[in-house]
Amino acid sequence: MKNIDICLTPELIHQYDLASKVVVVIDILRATSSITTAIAYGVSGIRPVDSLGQCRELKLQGHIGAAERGGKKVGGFDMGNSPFDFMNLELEDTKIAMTTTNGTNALKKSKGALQVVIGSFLNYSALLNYLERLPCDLLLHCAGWKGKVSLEDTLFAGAIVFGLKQMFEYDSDAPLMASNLYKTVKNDLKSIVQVSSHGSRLMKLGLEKDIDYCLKFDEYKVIPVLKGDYITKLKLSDMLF
Ligand code: 3SL
Repeated sequence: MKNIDICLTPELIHQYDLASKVVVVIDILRATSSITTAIAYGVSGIRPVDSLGQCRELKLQGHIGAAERGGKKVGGFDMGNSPFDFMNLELEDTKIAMTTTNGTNALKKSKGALQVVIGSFLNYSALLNYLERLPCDLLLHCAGWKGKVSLEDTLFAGAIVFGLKQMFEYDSDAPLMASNLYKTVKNDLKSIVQVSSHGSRLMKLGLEKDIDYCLKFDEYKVIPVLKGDYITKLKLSDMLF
């Protein structure tokens, strides 16, 4: 039977053999929610990078520059990491260079997997539909916050385990823990997410509307996929079944 596991923080990713697995990168607040939105709005490619310097360099080479640190847009770039920044039809067919505090790090550390796809509540059902048909093992890679565990990422990983029902087995406690957490709070995700560590950080920054948006289910049907250096929209020919 196929196996599913959750890597609760990028600091633990060395524990997993990525080469045989499809990895789902999860940064609900807000990188993977923003990436899903951008791809749904027709952005042709997002290049995740580690440093502000790399992002600046790519901006000079013609990319749109999106940079966030500590929840705030970094000065000198075109946008930060609010999903609302990416709801812009003028971004259609453009390339974006993106750097964020944690999400882009989790993406980088997922390289070497059989395939890396991007998950958020915004594309939950489309993603589930794809994952349940895969013939291989899955790893849900939570971006967390600076090496520590984030509640909202764990919650979404739990929603995936819950949604996949008995199709995958697990031999670590993370899937059991996360799916039980999700089952307990699924009727009111906001109450717990807004008091989480990063949820309350965003609330203090006046970004409650970002939290509300990032907790919406099934706004889009796209599945972003990391191919080489760029995140693009998963096409039929990319599907691994
Ligand atoms: O850490 C990240 O990658 C970001 O998603 C954090 S923030 O929500 O933009 O502050």
